[in-house]
Amino acid sequence: ENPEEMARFDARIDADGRIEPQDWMPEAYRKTLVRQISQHAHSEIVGMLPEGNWISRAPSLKRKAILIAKVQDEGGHGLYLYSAAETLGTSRDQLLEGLHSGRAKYSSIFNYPTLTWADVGVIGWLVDGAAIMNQIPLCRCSYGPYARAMVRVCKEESFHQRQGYEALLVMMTGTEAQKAMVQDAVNRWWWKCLAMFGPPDADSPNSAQGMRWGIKRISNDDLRQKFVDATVPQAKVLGITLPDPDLKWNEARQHYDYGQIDWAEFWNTVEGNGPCNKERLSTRVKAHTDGQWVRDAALAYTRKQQERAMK
Ligand code: FAQ
Repeated sequence: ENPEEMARFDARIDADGRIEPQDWMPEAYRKTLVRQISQHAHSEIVGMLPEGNWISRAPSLKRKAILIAKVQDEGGHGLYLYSAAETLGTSRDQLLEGLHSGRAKYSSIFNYPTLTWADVGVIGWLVDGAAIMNQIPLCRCSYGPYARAMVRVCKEESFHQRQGYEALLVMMTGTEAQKAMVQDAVNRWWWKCLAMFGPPDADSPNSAQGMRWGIKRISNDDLRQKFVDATVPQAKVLGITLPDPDLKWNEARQHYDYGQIDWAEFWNTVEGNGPCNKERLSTRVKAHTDGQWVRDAALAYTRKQQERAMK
């Protein structure tokens, strides 16, 4: 690596400038961005599945239309992010091969089942809520295409979060059974959402370099704390209890204290052994295989157009 180019790159990062695709960058910077953007893109694509399962069972036409729009947005986010990764020289085919072979990671959160309609609301409220908390700082990430993609993604995530919260508010004005359904879904998702932010800072191998490069702006633990602090008052308005006996306001810290996350369970899921990992991956692979004819047809059409243009 050329020391002069390296110095220029470091100076740009230190000045909080943006790195663009045509700029020189260290291979390790490129690699870490492809790693993170690929994981992020795959999360959006696999993230369509748990809620997608409820499109045919949504309780009203209105809820169905909202859910279809939301799931479609997630697909759009995935495509945006694959495009951002392509600007770093990794093709869509390479990225998909990583996902389909089980080598590439995606967020742990999408390996848990959506058992009732309340899960759809809770995913919007808590999973999208956590996603926004993590993604807002990424709008200021040092890599231009990733940062710019995040602006629109965050706006859409914010709609997703609100629709989930609103669906839950409505359920909480319903019958005892409906309220119990919401509480049960919150009980099952709460701890998994806290783990979404990644391992504690002390056990996060990529954090120091990611922060140095301006890819990560706020640490895993700090984002997790911000999420807890923002969510507790929302839970009160909703009238549900967050399933953590240690959750309490700490006057000295000016933050909520919270209990221990089960990291062994988290890693087990990240490593492929969560309740739905196999189902999610096989559904994705099947969708891709079933779509082969569409890609073939699109390519054949393009070839035909090119041949005509040459005549
Ligand atoms: N799941 O050293 P760190 C959404 C891995 S939101 C699985 O702390 P880093 C929207 C990590 O990759 C979800 N693996 O890593 C939606 C690393 O492994 P590696 C997607 C996890 O990168 C809502 C190892 O642990 N959002 O999709 C997780 O500095 C509703 C060590 O960790 C993003 O991807 C996890 N939760 O920080 C869609 C945001 N956490 O690569 C549908 C962008 C950590 O060394 C419905 N990503 N790992 O083998 C990031 O901000 C970062 O990558 C972190 C992890 C914060 C996730």
